[in-house]
Amino acid sequence: MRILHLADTHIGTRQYGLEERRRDFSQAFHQAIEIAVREGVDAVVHAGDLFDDRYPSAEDLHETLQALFRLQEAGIPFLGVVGNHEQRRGVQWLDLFAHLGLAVHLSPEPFELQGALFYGLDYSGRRGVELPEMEPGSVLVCHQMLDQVRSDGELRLEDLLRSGARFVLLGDYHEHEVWREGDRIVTYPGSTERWQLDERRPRGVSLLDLETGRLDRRELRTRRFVYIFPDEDPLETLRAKRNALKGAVVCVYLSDRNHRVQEIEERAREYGALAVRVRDVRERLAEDGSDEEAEAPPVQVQLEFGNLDALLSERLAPLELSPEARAIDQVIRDPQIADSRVDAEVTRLLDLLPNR
Ligand SMILES: [Mn+2]
Repeated sequence: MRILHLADTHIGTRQYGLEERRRDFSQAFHQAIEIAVREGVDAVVHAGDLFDDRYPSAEDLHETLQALFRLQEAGIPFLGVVGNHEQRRGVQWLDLFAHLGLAVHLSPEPFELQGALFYGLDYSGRRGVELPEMEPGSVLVCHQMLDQVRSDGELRLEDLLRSGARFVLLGDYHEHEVWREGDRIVTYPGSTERWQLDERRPRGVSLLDLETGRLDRRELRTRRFVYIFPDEDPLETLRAKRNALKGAVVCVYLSDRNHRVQEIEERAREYGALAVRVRDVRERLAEDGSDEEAEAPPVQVQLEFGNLDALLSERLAPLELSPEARAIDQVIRDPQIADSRVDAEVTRLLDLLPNR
């Protein structure tokens, strides 16, 4: 039995405010589905964050349904769990697809397919994860951060390796990772499109043989991202790479005070770049010499068309909202607060406000 494992497709991400980027995310999902059909896998397993948020547009839904119908025609079941981005308080999109016969929403109750047992856990927030009792040799699918990729991750690799699951198919972390112990495998497939600039490695999906434990990767053809690092002269490098810039997202890590952001952006656009992102890494470099992304608002702000939160805050400011309304807005848009925690968190914040 072979399955295709993917996660974090984030359909509906209108990155940098661009329709082209919205289509890119949808197309990456379609590519993954075509790979599943071509490879003749026995199931597609999606480990959450199918959608980028709880409110996919009609286009996003339409394109997603087309892919799911394509799988159905090919006789390949689509098994999934719900990620933090798309999680709703009531009915999940995945339930709707399940009702249409296009998907299976995995749960702590085992789902059997060709003799293999699949268990699933939706994203459970920061309150920790309760692993189900699982038959030995089964498959567990969940959307959660592992302690191996983030120190405050909610899932411990050790617990997973001691559970009944032989395969743990994860989503949430956007890079491909594999941990093996004996015949046990714990793995993230990574995102299918670059959701953040630091997702530099090629995007892809995993093909997993449940008998042999063999894991193969299939790369996806995604939009080109051209990175210009702090040790490179941005304008010279742009010129040298100009033939590769048409339609590309250009990301410049800027460390040289002599370059003006606007000049770099204009030049990249002259060469046909779709979008230009400039990361100011001067302060970060001064601190520890690393080239990790750093936020430096004075330069950054000019180019942050894509920063909807910043735009929203700007528009909200003159509205003179009550402290209560601001508290609610703050909680609802905080990506660190799981949907299931919103009620409690709003109550907590309201209790802290004076005059109540
Ligand atoms: Mn994600």
